[in-house]
Amino acid sequence: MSKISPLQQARAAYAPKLPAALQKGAAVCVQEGEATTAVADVEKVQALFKSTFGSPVLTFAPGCGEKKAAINVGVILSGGQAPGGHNVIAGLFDGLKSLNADSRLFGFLKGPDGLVKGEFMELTADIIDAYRNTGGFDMIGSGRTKLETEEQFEAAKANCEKAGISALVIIGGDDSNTNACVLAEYFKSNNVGIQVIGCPKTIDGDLKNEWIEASFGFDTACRVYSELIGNIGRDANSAKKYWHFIKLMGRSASHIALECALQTQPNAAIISEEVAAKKMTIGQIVDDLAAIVAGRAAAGMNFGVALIPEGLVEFIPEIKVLIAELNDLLAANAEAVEAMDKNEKVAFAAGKLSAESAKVFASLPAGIQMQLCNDRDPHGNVQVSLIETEKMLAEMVGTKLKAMKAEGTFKGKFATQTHFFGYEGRCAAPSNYDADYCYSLGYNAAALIGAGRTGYMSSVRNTIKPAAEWIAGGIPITMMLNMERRHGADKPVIRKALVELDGAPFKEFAAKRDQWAKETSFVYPGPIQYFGPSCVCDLVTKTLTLEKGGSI
Ligand code: FBP
Repeated sequence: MSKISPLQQARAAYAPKLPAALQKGAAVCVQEGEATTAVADVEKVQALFKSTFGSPVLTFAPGCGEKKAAINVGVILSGGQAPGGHNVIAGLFDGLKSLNADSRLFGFLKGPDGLVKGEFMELTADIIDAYRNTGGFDMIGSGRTKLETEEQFEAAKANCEKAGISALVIIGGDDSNTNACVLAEYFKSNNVGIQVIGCPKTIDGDLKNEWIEASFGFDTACRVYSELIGNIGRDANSAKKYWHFIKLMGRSASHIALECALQTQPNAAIISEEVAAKKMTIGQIVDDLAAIVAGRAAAGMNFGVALIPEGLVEFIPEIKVLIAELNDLLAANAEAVEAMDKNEKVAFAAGKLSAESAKVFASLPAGIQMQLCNDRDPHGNVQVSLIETEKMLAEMVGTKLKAMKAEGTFKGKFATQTHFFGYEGRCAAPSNYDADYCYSLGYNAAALIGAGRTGYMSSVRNTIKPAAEWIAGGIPITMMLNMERRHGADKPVIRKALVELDGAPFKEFAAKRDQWAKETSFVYPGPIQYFGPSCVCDLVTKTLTLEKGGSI
Protein backbone atom coordinates (compact mmCIF):
# COMPACT_ATOMS: atom_id res chain seq x y z
CA MET A 1 0.00 0.00 0.00
CA SER A 2 1.38 3.46 -0.83
CA LYS A 3 2.18 5.76 2.08
CA ILE A 4 -0.54 8.18 3.14
CA SER A 5 -0.23 11.27 5.31
CA PRO A 6 -1.46 11.28 8.90
CA LEU A 7 -4.18 13.77 7.90
CA GLN A 8 -5.38 11.55 5.06
CA GLN A 9 -5.44 8.60 7.43
CA ALA A 10 -7.49 10.45 10.02
CA ARG A 11 -9.70 12.03 7.38
CA ALA A 12 -10.55 8.62 5.86
CA ALA A 13 -12.67 7.96 8.95
CA TYR A 14 -14.80 11.09 8.43
CA ALA A 15 -18.44 10.17 7.83
CA PRO A 16 -19.95 12.79 5.54
CA LYS A 17 -23.28 14.20 6.61
CA LEU A 18 -26.40 13.49 4.54
CA PRO A 19 -29.73 15.29 4.11
CA ALA A 20 -32.53 13.76 6.21
CA ALA A 21 -34.21 12.42 3.05
CA LEU A 22 -31.22 10.17 2.33
CA GLN A 23 -30.37 9.04 5.85
CA LYS A 24 -32.48 5.88 5.59
CA GLY A 25 -31.02 4.86 2.24
CA ALA A 26 -31.41 5.85 -1.40
CA ALA A 27 -34.83 4.22 -1.80
CA VAL A 28 -36.59 7.53 -1.18
CA CYS A 29 -40.18 8.70 -1.45
CA VAL A 30 -40.40 10.86 -4.56
CA GLN A 31 -42.51 13.99 -4.62
CA GLU A 32 -43.13 15.34 -8.13
CA GLY A 33 -43.54 19.06 -8.74
CA GLU A 34 -45.18 20.75 -11.71
CA ALA A 35 -44.03 19.97 -15.26
CA THR A 36 -41.07 22.19 -16.18
CA THR A 37 -40.01 24.26 -19.15
CA ALA A 38 -36.65 25.68 -20.36
CA VAL A 39 -34.89 28.79 -19.08
CA ALA A 40 -35.30 30.43 -22.54
CA ASP A 41 -35.91 29.46 -26.20
CA VAL A 42 -38.57 27.04 -24.96
CA GLU A 43 -39.89 25.90 -28.35
CA LYS A 44 -36.43 25.17 -29.76
CA VAL A 45 -35.35 23.27 -26.64
CA GLN A 46 -38.61 21.31 -26.61
CA ALA A 47 -38.18 20.35 -30.27
CA LEU A 48 -34.68 19.03 -29.57
CA PHE A 49 -35.60 17.15 -26.39
CA LYS A 50 -38.92 15.54 -27.29
CA SER A 51 -38.53 12.61 -24.89
CA THR A 52 -37.05 14.30 -21.83
CA PHE A 53 -38.47 17.86 -21.98
CA GLY A 54 -40.96 18.96 -19.33
CA SER A 55 -40.15 16.39 -16.62
CA PRO A 56 -41.08 17.59 -13.11
CA VAL A 57 -38.74 18.85 -10.41
CA LEU A 58 -38.33 16.05 -7.84
CA THR A 59 -38.04 16.40 -4.09
CA PHE A 60 -37.12 13.44 -1.94
CA ALA A 61 -38.45 12.41 1.46
CA PRO A 62 -37.12 9.51 3.54
CA GLY A 63 -38.19 6.13 2.18
CA CYS A 64 -38.90 2.90 3.95
CA GLY A 65 -35.72 1.08 2.87
CA GLU A 66 -37.48 -0.73 0.02
CA LYS A 67 -35.05 -3.03 -1.83
CA LYS A 68 -34.56 -2.48 -5.59
CA ALA A 69 -33.27 -4.87 -8.23
CA ALA A 70 -29.46 -5.01 -8.47
CA ILE A 71 -28.03 -2.87 -11.26
CA ASN A 72 -24.67 -1.98 -12.79
CA VAL A 73 -23.89 1.72 -12.94
CA GLY A 74 -21.07 3.58 -14.74
CA VAL A 75 -19.51 6.82 -13.51
CA ILE A 76 -17.43 9.41 -15.39
CA LEU A 77 -15.41 12.38 -14.17
CA SER A 78 -15.36 15.08 -16.84
CA GLY A 79 -13.22 18.23 -17.16
CA GLY A 80 -10.95 19.94 -14.66
CA GLN A 81 -10.33 18.51 -11.20
CA ALA A 82 -12.44 19.82 -8.32
CA PRO A 83 -12.16 18.86 -4.63
CA GLY A 84 -14.78 16.28 -3.66
CA GLY A 85 -15.04 14.23 -6.86
CA HIS A 86 -14.06 11.06 -5.02
CA ASN A 87 -16.78 11.68 -2.46
CA VAL A 88 -19.41 11.91 -5.20
CA ILE A 89 -18.29 8.45 -6.30
CA ALA A 90 -18.23 7.16 -2.69
CA GLY A 91 -21.74 8.52 -2.09
CA LEU A 92 -22.96 6.96 -5.32
CA PHE A 93 -21.41 3.63 -4.33
CA ASP A 94 -22.97 3.67 -0.85
CA GLY A 95 -26.32 4.82 -2.24
CA LEU A 96 -26.39 2.01 -4.81
CA LYS A 97 -25.46 -0.57 -2.16
CA SER A 98 -28.31 0.73 0.02
CA LEU A 99 -30.69 -0.01 -2.86
CA ASN A 100 -29.28 -3.50 -3.37
CA ALA A 101 -26.01 -4.89 -2.00
CA ASP A 102 -25.44 -6.73 -5.30
CA SER A 103 -25.43 -3.53 -7.38
CA ARG A 104 -22.04 -2.77 -8.91
CA LEU A 105 -20.26 0.45 -9.83
CA PHE A 106 -17.86 0.84 -12.77
CA GLY A 107 -15.62 3.83 -13.36
CA PHE A 108 -14.89 4.86 -16.95
CA LEU A 109 -11.25 5.84 -17.22
CA LYS A 110 -9.83 9.25 -18.19
CA GLY A 111 -13.20 10.93 -18.60
CA PRO A 112 -15.72 10.61 -21.41
CA ASP A 113 -12.99 9.03 -23.56
CA GLY A 114 -13.24 5.90 -21.41
CA LEU A 115 -16.93 5.60 -22.16
CA VAL A 116 -16.39 5.93 -25.89
CA LYS A 117 -13.42 3.55 -25.94
CA GLY A 118 -14.92 1.08 -23.47
CA GLU A 119 -12.12 1.50 -20.90
CA PHE A 120 -13.38 1.02 -17.36
CA MET A 121 -12.72 -0.68 -14.03
CA GLU A 122 -14.99 -2.00 -11.34
CA LEU A 123 -14.96 0.18 -8.24
CA THR A 124 -15.01 -2.20 -5.32
CA ALA A 125 -15.37 -1.32 -1.63
CA ASP A 126 -11.58 -1.48 -1.13
CA ILE A 127 -10.93 1.03 -3.86
CA ILE A 128 -13.70 3.36 -2.71
CA ASP A 129 -12.51 3.24 0.91
CA ALA A 130 -8.99 4.27 -0.08
CA TYR A 131 -10.32 7.46 -1.68
CA ARG A 132 -12.96 8.62 0.80
CA ASN A 133 -12.65 12.34 1.62
CA THR A 134 -9.56 12.76 -0.56
CA GLY A 135 -8.99 15.43 -3.19
CA GLY A 136 -8.14 14.74 -6.80
CA PHE A 137 -9.68 12.69 -9.57
CA ASP A 138 -6.96 10.04 -9.62
CA MET A 139 -9.30 7.16 -8.72
CA ILE A 140 -10.43 6.93 -12.36
CA GLY A 141 -8.97 10.05 -14.01
CA SER A 142 -10.75 12.73 -16.01
CA GLY A 143 -10.67 14.20 -19.49
CA ARG A 144 -12.10 16.97 -21.64
CA THR A 145 -13.46 14.93 -24.58
CA LYS A 146 -16.90 16.27 -25.47
CA LEU A 147 -19.67 13.68 -25.80
CA GLU A 148 -21.68 15.08 -28.66
CA THR A 149 -21.71 12.95 -31.80
CA GLU A 150 -24.02 10.08 -32.69
CA GLU A 151 -20.99 7.80 -33.19
CA GLN A 152 -19.90 8.53 -29.62
CA PHE A 153 -23.42 7.86 -28.32
CA GLU A 154 -23.57 4.53 -30.16
CA ALA A 155 -20.13 3.56 -28.83
CA ALA A 156 -21.28 4.52 -25.32
CA LYS A 157 -24.36 2.37 -25.72
CA ALA A 158 -22.37 -0.63 -26.97
CA ASN A 159 -19.78 -0.30 -24.17
CA CYS A 160 -22.44 0.01 -21.47
CA GLU A 161 -24.36 -2.96 -22.84
CA LYS A 162 -21.18 -5.07 -22.85
CA ALA A 163 -20.75 -4.42 -19.10
CA GLY A 164 -24.48 -4.68 -18.37
CA ILE A 165 -24.52 -1.02 -17.32
CA SER A 166 -28.01 0.45 -17.22
CA ALA A 167 -27.27 3.86 -15.70
CA LEU A 168 -24.53 6.45 -16.14
CA VAL A 169 -23.55 9.27 -13.80
CA ILE A 170 -21.64 12.11 -15.46
CA ILE A 171 -19.82 14.42 -13.05
CA GLY A 172 -18.92 17.64 -14.82
CA GLY A 173 -19.46 21.33 -15.52
CA ASP A 174 -22.04 23.11 -17.67
CA ASP A 175 -20.85 21.59 -20.95
CA SER A 176 -20.57 18.04 -19.58
CA ASN A 177 -24.04 18.25 -18.04
CA THR A 178 -25.43 19.63 -21.30
CA ASN A 179 -23.90 16.60 -23.02
CA ALA A 180 -25.39 14.32 -20.33
CA CYS A 181 -28.77 15.78 -21.21
CA VAL A 182 -28.25 15.20 -24.94
CA LEU A 183 -27.13 11.62 -24.24
CA ALA A 184 -30.18 10.99 -22.01
CA GLU A 185 -32.44 12.24 -24.79
CA TYR A 186 -30.65 10.09 -27.37
CA PHE A 187 -31.02 6.95 -25.25
CA LYS A 188 -34.63 7.59 -24.31
CA SER A 189 -35.79 8.50 -27.79
CA ASN A 190 -34.07 5.40 -29.18
CA ASN A 191 -35.54 3.12 -26.50
CA VAL A 192 -32.11 2.38 -25.06
CA GLY A 193 -32.58 1.44 -21.40
CA ILE A 194 -29.68 3.43 -19.99
CA GLN A 195 -30.44 6.25 -17.54
CA VAL A 196 -28.18 9.32 -17.47
CA ILE A 197 -27.77 11.51 -14.38
CA GLY A 198 -25.53 14.61 -14.06
CA CYS A 199 -23.70 16.07 -11.05
CA PRO A 200 -22.61 19.76 -10.86
CA LYS A 201 -18.81 20.11 -10.65
CA THR A 202 -16.34 22.96 -11.19
CA ILE A 203 -14.16 25.09 -8.96
CA ASP A 204 -15.13 28.01 -11.21
CA GLY A 205 -18.53 28.26 -9.51
CA ASP A 206 -20.26 29.11 -12.79
CA LEU A 207 -22.66 26.15 -12.85
CA LYS A 208 -25.35 27.46 -10.57
CA ASN A 209 -28.88 28.70 -10.88
CA GLU A 210 -32.17 28.80 -9.04
CA TRP A 211 -32.07 25.02 -8.53
CA ILE A 212 -28.36 24.22 -8.29
CA GLU A 213 -26.99 26.51 -5.61
CA ALA A 214 -23.31 25.59 -5.93
CA SER A 215 -20.97 23.54 -8.05
CA PHE A 216 -18.79 21.34 -5.90
CA GLY A 217 -15.13 22.20 -5.41
CA PHE A 218 -15.72 25.97 -5.37
CA ASP A 219 -15.79 26.07 -1.58
CA THR A 220 -12.52 24.17 -1.05
CA ALA A 221 -10.62 25.84 -3.90
CA CYS A 222 -11.58 29.32 -2.65
CA ARG A 223 -10.54 28.39 0.90
CA VAL A 224 -7.12 27.21 -0.31
CA TYR A 225 -6.57 30.38 -2.37
CA SER A 226 -7.85 32.57 0.47
CA GLU A 227 -5.45 30.93 2.91
CA LEU A 228 -2.57 31.71 0.53
CA ILE A 229 -3.80 35.25 -0.13
CA GLY A 230 -4.11 35.81 3.61
CA ASN A 231 -0.55 34.56 4.11
CA ILE A 232 0.67 36.89 1.40
CA GLY A 233 -1.30 39.77 2.92
CA ARG A 234 0.38 39.13 6.24
CA ASP A 235 3.79 39.02 4.57
CA ALA A 236 3.04 42.25 2.72
CA ASN A 237 1.94 43.90 5.95
CA SER A 238 5.07 42.63 7.73
CA ALA A 239 7.71 43.53 5.14
CA LYS A 240 5.81 46.57 3.86
CA LYS A 241 7.79 46.63 0.63
CA TYR A 242 5.88 44.70 -2.04
CA TRP A 243 2.71 44.96 -4.01
CA HIS A 244 1.47 41.42 -4.76
CA PHE A 245 -0.48 40.91 -7.97
CA ILE A 246 -2.32 37.58 -7.70
CA LYS A 247 -4.14 35.95 -10.62
CA LEU A 248 -6.85 33.47 -9.64
CA MET A 249 -8.21 30.61 -11.70
CA GLY A 250 -11.80 30.57 -12.82
CA ARG A 251 -11.64 30.65 -16.62
CA SER A 252 -14.34 33.23 -17.52
CA ALA A 253 -16.41 34.09 -14.49
CA SER A 254 -14.92 36.00 -11.55
CA HIS A 255 -16.72 34.06 -8.79
CA ILE A 256 -13.43 32.81 -7.34
CA ALA A 257 -11.83 36.27 -7.31
CA LEU A 258 -14.96 37.74 -5.71
CA GLU A 259 -15.24 35.03 -3.03
CA CYS A 260 -11.52 35.32 -2.21
CA ALA A 261 -11.88 39.11 -1.98
CA LEU A 262 -14.78 38.71 0.44
CA GLN A 263 -12.73 36.26 2.52
CA THR A 264 -9.47 38.24 2.60
CA GLN A 265 -10.28 41.96 2.02
CA PRO A 266 -7.45 42.82 -0.38
CA ASN A 267 -6.60 46.38 -1.42
CA ALA A 268 -7.88 45.80 -4.95
CA ALA A 269 -9.80 43.09 -6.79
CA ILE A 270 -10.87 43.26 -10.40
CA ILE A 271 -14.19 41.67 -11.34
CA SER A 272 -14.27 40.92 -15.07
CA GLU A 273 -18.04 41.20 -15.33
CA GLU A 274 -17.86 44.80 -14.05
CA VAL A 275 -15.07 45.62 -16.51
CA ALA A 276 -17.26 44.37 -19.36
CA ALA A 277 -20.40 46.15 -18.10
CA LYS A 278 -18.55 49.47 -17.76
CA LYS A 279 -16.75 48.87 -21.08
CA MET A 280 -13.47 49.65 -19.36
CA THR A 281 -10.24 49.94 -21.33
CA ILE A 282 -6.96 48.40 -20.20
CA GLY A 283 -5.76 51.99 -19.64
CA GLN A 284 -8.61 52.66 -17.21
CA ILE A 285 -7.91 49.46 -15.28
CA VAL A 286 -4.24 50.41 -15.00
CA ASP A 287 -5.11 54.00 -13.97
CA ASP A 288 -7.46 52.74 -11.23
CA LEU A 289 -4.82 50.39 -9.83
CA ALA A 290 -2.12 53.09 -10.02
CA ALA A 291 -4.42 55.48 -8.15
CA ILE A 292 -4.86 52.91 -5.35
CA VAL A 293 -1.08 52.35 -5.17
CA ALA A 294 -0.43 56.12 -5.13
CA GLY A 295 -3.10 56.71 -2.48
CA ARG A 296 -1.60 54.08 -0.18
CA ALA A 297 1.91 55.38 -0.83
CA ALA A 298 0.81 58.88 0.17
CA ALA A 299 -0.32 57.37 3.48
CA GLY A 300 3.07 55.68 3.90
CA MET A 301 2.00 52.22 2.73
CA ASN A 302 4.15 51.06 -0.18
CA PHE A 303 2.60 47.62 -0.19
CA GLY A 304 -0.63 45.90 -1.03
CA VAL A 305 -2.49 42.95 -2.50
CA ALA A 306 -4.43 43.00 -5.78
CA LEU A 307 -6.56 40.09 -7.07
CA ILE A 308 -6.99 39.51 -10.79
CA PRO A 309 -9.44 37.00 -12.31
CA GLU A 310 -8.03 34.54 -14.83
CA GLY A 311 -10.40 35.48 -17.66
CA LEU A 312 -9.97 39.26 -17.40
CA VAL A 313 -8.49 40.00 -20.82
CA GLU A 314 -11.48 38.54 -22.64
CA PHE A 315 -13.80 40.89 -20.74
CA ILE A 316 -11.93 44.06 -21.71
CA PRO A 317 -13.83 45.06 -24.86
CA GLU A 318 -10.83 46.47 -26.78
CA ILE A 319 -8.69 43.39 -25.98
CA LYS A 320 -11.53 41.08 -26.98
CA VAL A 321 -11.57 42.78 -30.39
CA LEU A 322 -7.77 42.60 -30.58
CA ILE A 323 -7.78 38.88 -29.78
CA ALA A 324 -10.47 38.21 -32.41
CA GLU A 325 -8.42 40.11 -35.02
CA LEU A 326 -5.26 38.22 -34.05
CA ASN A 327 -7.07 34.87 -34.25
CA ASP A 328 -8.25 35.62 -37.80
CA LEU A 329 -4.95 37.12 -38.88
CA LEU A 330 -2.79 34.28 -37.65
CA ALA A 331 -5.19 31.63 -38.96
CA ALA A 332 -5.29 33.23 -42.42
CA ASN A 333 -1.49 33.38 -42.57
CA ALA A 334 -0.79 30.16 -40.66
CA GLU A 335 2.01 28.87 -42.92
CA ALA A 336 3.93 32.13 -43.10
CA VAL A 337 3.53 32.71 -39.33
CA GLU A 338 4.76 29.19 -38.56
CA ALA A 339 8.14 30.04 -40.06
CA MET A 340 8.55 33.27 -38.04
CA ASP A 341 10.31 33.71 -34.71
CA LYS A 342 8.55 35.41 -31.78
CA ASN A 343 9.68 38.95 -32.63
CA GLU A 344 8.80 38.57 -36.29
CA LYS A 345 5.30 37.38 -35.35
CA VAL A 346 4.75 40.44 -33.17
CA ALA A 347 5.99 42.79 -35.90
CA PHE A 348 3.84 41.01 -38.50
CA ALA A 349 0.70 41.24 -36.31
CA ALA A 350 1.36 44.88 -35.39
CA GLY A 351 1.54 45.81 -39.06
CA LYS A 352 -1.72 44.10 -40.07
CA LEU A 353 -4.10 44.99 -37.22
CA SER A 354 -6.79 47.67 -37.54
CA ALA A 355 -5.64 51.10 -36.32
CA GLU A 356 -7.60 50.78 -33.05
CA SER A 357 -6.31 47.29 -32.23
CA ALA A 358 -2.76 48.21 -33.26
CA LYS A 359 -2.87 51.01 -30.66
CA VAL A 360 -4.07 48.64 -27.94
CA PHE A 361 -1.48 46.02 -28.97
CA ALA A 362 1.30 48.61 -28.82
CA SER A 363 0.25 49.62 -25.31
CA LEU A 364 0.83 46.07 -23.98
CA PRO A 365 4.17 44.88 -22.56
CA ALA A 366 6.39 43.05 -25.09
CA GLY A 367 6.06 39.70 -23.25
CA ILE A 368 2.26 39.86 -23.46
CA GLN A 369 2.38 40.80 -27.16
CA MET A 370 4.38 37.60 -27.73
CA GLN A 371 1.97 35.50 -25.67
CA LEU A 372 -0.96 36.87 -27.65
CA CYS A 373 0.77 35.86 -30.88
CA ASN A 374 2.03 32.47 -29.75
CA ASP A 375 -0.22 30.61 -27.39
CA ARG A 376 -3.05 29.12 -29.45
CA ASP A 377 -5.26 26.13 -28.82
CA PRO A 378 -6.12 23.46 -31.43
CA HIS A 379 -9.10 25.59 -32.58
CA GLY A 380 -6.79 28.52 -33.39
CA ASN A 381 -7.83 30.59 -30.35
CA VAL A 382 -5.51 32.41 -27.99
CA GLN A 383 -5.28 30.44 -24.74
CA VAL A 384 -6.22 33.23 -22.39
CA SER A 385 -5.42 31.17 -19.30
CA LEU A 386 -1.77 31.18 -20.37
CA ILE A 387 -1.60 34.95 -20.63
CA GLU A 388 0.21 36.28 -17.60
CA THR A 389 -2.28 39.03 -16.79
CA GLU A 390 -0.81 39.49 -13.32
CA LYS A 391 2.61 40.30 -14.84
CA MET A 392 1.03 42.46 -17.52
CA LEU A 393 -0.80 44.61 -14.98
CA ALA A 394 2.18 44.81 -12.60
CA GLU A 395 4.33 46.06 -15.46
CA MET A 396 1.76 48.50 -16.84
CA VAL A 397 0.98 49.93 -13.40
CA GLY A 398 4.75 50.34 -12.90
CA THR A 399 5.02 52.30 -16.14
CA LYS A 400 2.07 54.49 -15.19
CA LEU A 401 3.55 55.19 -11.76
CA LYS A 402 6.87 56.23 -13.33
CA ALA A 403 4.98 58.79 -15.40
CA MET A 404 3.11 59.94 -12.27
CA LYS A 405 6.41 60.26 -10.44
CA ALA A 406 7.74 62.47 -13.20
CA GLU A 407 4.60 64.63 -12.86
CA GLY A 408 4.97 64.71 -9.09
CA THR A 409 1.70 62.84 -8.37
CA PHE A 410 3.40 59.71 -7.01
CA LYS A 411 6.12 59.91 -4.46
CA GLY A 412 6.27 56.34 -3.19
CA LYS A 413 8.01 53.09 -4.10
CA PHE A 414 6.51 50.33 -6.20
CA ALA A 415 8.09 46.86 -6.13
CA THR A 416 6.00 43.88 -7.19
CA GLN A 417 5.68 40.14 -6.75
CA THR A 418 3.33 38.19 -9.01
CA HIS A 419 1.51 34.89 -8.37
CA PHE A 420 -0.97 32.60 -10.08
CA PHE A 421 -3.16 30.39 -7.88
CA GLY A 422 -5.07 27.70 -9.72
CA TYR A 423 -3.83 24.14 -9.65
CA GLU A 424 -2.94 24.58 -5.95
CA GLY A 425 -6.63 24.46 -5.07
CA ARG A 426 -8.17 22.02 -7.51
CA CYS A 427 -7.15 18.79 -5.78
CA ALA A 428 -7.12 19.83 -2.12
CA ALA A 429 -8.75 17.49 0.38
CA PRO A 430 -12.39 18.64 0.34
CA SER A 431 -13.57 20.93 3.12
CA ASN A 432 -16.40 19.57 5.26
CA TYR A 433 -18.81 21.50 3.05
CA ASP A 434 -17.52 19.87 -0.11
CA ALA A 435 -17.05 16.45 1.53
CA ASP A 436 -20.67 16.47 2.72
CA TYR A 437 -22.12 18.13 -0.37
CA CYS A 438 -20.31 15.80 -2.77
CA TYR A 439 -21.18 12.66 -0.85
CA SER A 440 -24.81 13.81 -0.78
CA LEU A 441 -24.80 14.60 -4.52
CA GLY A 442 -23.51 11.08 -5.27
CA TYR A 443 -25.88 9.34 -2.86
CA ASN A 444 -28.71 11.42 -4.30
CA ALA A 445 -27.71 10.38 -7.83
CA ALA A 446 -28.23 6.76 -6.68
CA ALA A 447 -31.69 7.78 -5.42
CA LEU A 448 -32.51 9.26 -8.86
CA ILE A 449 -31.37 6.03 -10.51
CA GLY A 450 -33.42 4.01 -8.03
CA ALA A 451 -36.42 6.18 -8.87
CA GLY A 452 -35.97 5.27 -12.55
CA ARG A 453 -35.24 8.85 -13.75
CA THR A 454 -33.08 10.03 -16.62
CA GLY A 455 -31.91 13.43 -17.87
CA TYR A 456 -31.81 14.79 -14.30
CA MET A 457 -29.13 16.65 -12.40
CA SER A 458 -28.57 15.63 -8.82
CA SER A 459 -29.67 18.58 -6.70
CA VAL A 460 -28.96 19.21 -3.03
CA ARG A 461 -30.16 22.60 -1.77
CA ASN A 462 -30.50 24.69 1.37
CA THR A 463 -26.83 23.99 2.09
CA ILE A 464 -26.34 27.09 4.24
CA LYS A 465 -28.27 25.14 6.88
CA PRO A 466 -27.04 22.03 8.75
CA ALA A 467 -26.92 18.97 6.46
CA ALA A 468 -29.98 17.32 8.00
CA GLU A 469 -32.03 20.24 6.63
CA TRP A 470 -30.62 20.02 3.11
CA ILE A 471 -33.20 19.38 0.40
CA ALA A 472 -32.41 16.43 -1.86
CA GLY A 473 -34.01 15.85 -5.24
CA GLY A 474 -33.57 16.08 -8.99
CA ILE A 475 -33.83 18.84 -11.58
CA PRO A 476 -34.53 18.03 -15.25
CA ILE A 477 -31.48 19.31 -17.11
CA THR A 478 -33.70 20.52 -19.97
CA MET A 479 -35.07 23.08 -17.50
CA MET A 480 -31.65 24.79 -17.39
CA LEU A 481 -31.14 24.94 -21.16
CA ASN A 482 -31.25 27.82 -23.59
CA MET A 483 -29.92 28.19 -27.13
CA GLU A 484 -26.54 29.82 -27.65
CA ARG A 485 -24.32 30.40 -30.67
CA ARG A 486 -21.34 28.01 -30.48
CA HIS A 487 -18.85 27.47 -33.33
CA GLY A 488 -21.22 29.10 -35.81
CA ALA A 489 -24.33 27.08 -34.90
CA ASP A 490 -27.21 27.40 -32.42
CA LYS A 491 -26.73 24.81 -29.67
CA PRO A 492 -28.74 23.94 -26.55
CA VAL A 493 -26.55 24.68 -23.53
CA ILE A 494 -26.81 25.22 -19.79
CA ARG A 495 -26.44 28.96 -19.28
CA LYS A 496 -23.08 29.81 -17.66
CA ALA A 497 -23.54 31.80 -14.46
CA LEU A 498 -21.37 34.94 -14.42
CA VAL A 499 -21.03 37.30 -11.45
CA GLU A 500 -24.23 39.36 -11.22
CA LEU A 501 -23.48 43.00 -10.57
CA ASP A 502 -26.85 43.45 -8.85
CA GLY A 503 -26.30 40.32 -6.75
CA ALA A 504 -25.60 40.51 -3.02
CA PRO A 505 -21.96 39.21 -3.16
CA PHE A 506 -20.82 41.87 -5.64
CA LYS A 507 -22.77 44.61 -3.85
CA GLU A 508 -21.11 43.69 -0.56
CA PHE A 509 -17.68 43.85 -2.22
CA ALA A 510 -18.47 47.15 -3.98
CA ALA A 511 -19.60 48.71 -0.70
CA LYS A 512 -16.36 47.81 1.06
CA ARG A 513 -13.62 48.03 -1.57
CA ASP A 514 -12.77 51.73 -1.17
CA GLN A 515 -12.12 51.23 2.51
CA TRP A 516 -10.02 48.09 1.81
CA ALA A 517 -8.01 50.10 -0.76
CA LYS A 518 -7.20 52.93 1.65
CA GLU A 519 -6.70 50.97 4.85
CA THR A 520 -4.96 47.68 5.56
CA SER A 521 -7.95 45.52 6.48
CA PHE A 522 -6.59 42.13 5.46
CA VAL A 523 -8.33 39.08 6.89
CA TYR A 524 -6.21 35.95 7.37
CA PRO A 525 -8.51 32.92 6.96
CA GLY A 526 -5.79 30.33 7.65
CA PRO A 527 -5.93 26.73 6.43
CA ILE A 528 -9.10 24.66 6.00
CA GLN A 529 -10.01 23.07 9.34
CA TYR A 530 -11.10 19.46 9.20
CA PHE A 531 -11.22 18.79 12.94
CA GLY A 532 -12.49 21.06 15.68
CA PRO A 533 -15.53 23.17 16.47
CA SER A 534 -18.24 23.47 13.86
CA CYS A 535 -17.72 27.27 13.70
CA VAL A 536 -14.37 26.70 11.95
CA CYS A 537 -15.03 23.33 10.25
CA ASP A 538 -18.50 23.71 8.77
CA LEU A 539 -18.20 27.04 6.98
CA VAL A 540 -20.20 28.04 3.91
CA THR A 541 -18.82 30.39 1.25
CA LYS A 542 -19.48 34.11 1.67
CA THR A 543 -20.96 34.05 -1.82
CA LEU A 544 -23.62 31.48 -0.96
CA THR A 545 -24.34 33.05 2.42
CA LEU A 546 -24.98 36.44 0.80
CA GLU A 547 -26.93 34.95 -2.11
CA LYS A 548 -29.24 33.29 0.39
CA GLY A 549 -29.90 36.58 2.17
CA GLY A 550 -27.42 36.08 5.01
CA SER A 551 -24.79 38.53 6.22
CA ILE A 552 -21.05 38.01 6.57
P1 FBP B 1 -13.79 22.80 -15.40
O1 FBP B 1 -14.68 23.91 -15.85
O2 FBP B 1 -13.70 21.68 -16.34
O3 FBP B 1 -14.16 22.35 -14.01
O4 FBP B 1 -12.30 23.37 -15.27
C1 FBP B 1 -12.03 24.55 -14.62
C2 FBP B 1 -10.60 25.00 -14.71
O5 FBP B 1 -9.91 24.67 -13.52
C3 FBP B 1 -10.53 26.49 -14.98
O6 FBP B 1 -10.62 27.24 -13.79
C4 FBP B 1 -9.23 26.64 -15.72
O7 FBP B 1 -9.24 27.74 -16.58
C5 FBP B 1 -9.14 25.37 -16.50
O8 FBP B 1 -9.90 24.41 -15.80
C6 FBP B 1 -7.74 24.88 -16.69
O9 FBP B 1 -7.76 23.77 -17.51
P2 FBP B 1 -6.62 22.69 -17.64
O10 FBP B 1 -6.79 21.75 -16.49
O11 FBP B 1 -6.92 22.02 -18.92
O12 FBP B 1 -5.31 23.39 -17.58
